[in-house]
Amino acid sequence: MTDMHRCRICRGVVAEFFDFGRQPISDAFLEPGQVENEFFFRLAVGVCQSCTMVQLLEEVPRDRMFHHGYPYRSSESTFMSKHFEQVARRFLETELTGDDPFVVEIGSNDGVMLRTVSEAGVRHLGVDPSSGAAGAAATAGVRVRTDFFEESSAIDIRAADGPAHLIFSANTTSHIPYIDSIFRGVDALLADDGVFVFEERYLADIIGQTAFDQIYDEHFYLFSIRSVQNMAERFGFQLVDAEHLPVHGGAVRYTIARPGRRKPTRAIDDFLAREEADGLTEPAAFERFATDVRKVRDDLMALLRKLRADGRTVVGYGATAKSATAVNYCGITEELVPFACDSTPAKQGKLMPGSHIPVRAPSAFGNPYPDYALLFAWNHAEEIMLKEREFRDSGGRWILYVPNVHVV
Ligand code: DWN
Ligand code: SAH
Ligand code: ZN
Repeated sequence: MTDMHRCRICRGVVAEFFDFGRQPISDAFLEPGQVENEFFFRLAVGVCQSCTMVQLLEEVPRDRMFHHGYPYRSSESTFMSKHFEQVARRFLETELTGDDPFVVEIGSNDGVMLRTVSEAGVRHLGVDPSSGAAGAAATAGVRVRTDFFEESSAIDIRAADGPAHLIFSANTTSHIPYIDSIFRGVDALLADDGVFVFEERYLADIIGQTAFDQIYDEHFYLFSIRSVQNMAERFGFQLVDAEHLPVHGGAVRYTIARPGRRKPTRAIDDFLAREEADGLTEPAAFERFATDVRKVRDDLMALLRKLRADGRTVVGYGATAKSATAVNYCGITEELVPFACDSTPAKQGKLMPGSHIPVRAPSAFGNPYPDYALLFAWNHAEEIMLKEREFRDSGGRWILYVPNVHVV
């Protein structure tokens, strides 16, 4: 370990447990010819010895990650679109039934959740600094503020629109190192009996499935029930519910309220008991994780090198943010994987960060089919394998590397 790192939340000592080395910005797809001044940082992860929050040791400045060119669009996945439509419908029947309810979403992206709220005629505001994504939301009829949510923007919103009965966020709170400011903002904006609900990838699933590629610049925190409970209490709130979700390889929906406003559910105790029994944030769990990650890397590289030696072709599928860590940590090059396909227009024709593997439209996949496809978007396996069933019907095979390297 190098210098002593302090927890971004409680200033406790953070014990490093894995160092992925020099890594690029995961969603910074490059124009060919623009590879000169690529930005890199040290991607290392540790656990706070006081509050148990798992976090990165180095922080990438937020406007290097989230800006007009941020390419991710939530609606590229039909499965995720349906998921967020269901989330919206559920809120319309639960938290948003009073007179003139108001909901704010932090990280609304292309409006994947709020468009259903907007169609229902319910007062809402999406907040997202990535103006390309925010523009797509506006086109879908969503009211958006192109901005970072933090204490100051929350105070503005409260002054203009009044209190929010629900503040929702998905796959965004974990992206915000300055989370103290988020909680102060929630405090300023949330109605007295309102709730702050957020969905985030679950540490237990990441560790349990050796999903090491969920660790990258944007994912500053990896939440567990224990660490979120500690965080909520530290900032004057209470964790009142937790629900496991089958999205992005395993996530949890956390519900936070002002203390004493909602009765905590049994689910929290059940989760806490399981985390305790499994020793989720004990050193042994992280040592096992580190060993497993190295094995996945070695097995994947051995497979890709063997396929190449045998004259087999391999193409990447889904130029995910996650794949930046998978590709650059393992050392996958254009020689082993000559290109990756992705349905996102803003990624096509660009180069993947770090490795500079080209990204092409999905139409390049079957033209002709490769022998193998390396599934970087493994969390969307069902959706993609169904869409691309002809590939397997014609003899192609998928390579997956979560929870271990296997071919299907
Ligand atoms: O947390 C985050 C999540 C929500 O999204 C962000 N930090 C960034 C991003 O992470 P990711 O890029 O790892 O997310 P996905 O959802 O795994 O990305 C899937 C990629 O695969 C997209 O680029 C779209 C593409 N795709 C495709 O080409 N064909 C996806 C589907 C479903 C398809 O059929
Ligand atoms: N909620 C969507 C998008 C997740 S991607 C989903 O679950 O699919 C993360 C999003 O968070 C990006 O659109 C990014 O621009 C946004 N973001 C990052 N920091 C933010 C902040 N401080 N306030 C609001 N949005 C933020
Ligand atoms: Zn801490």
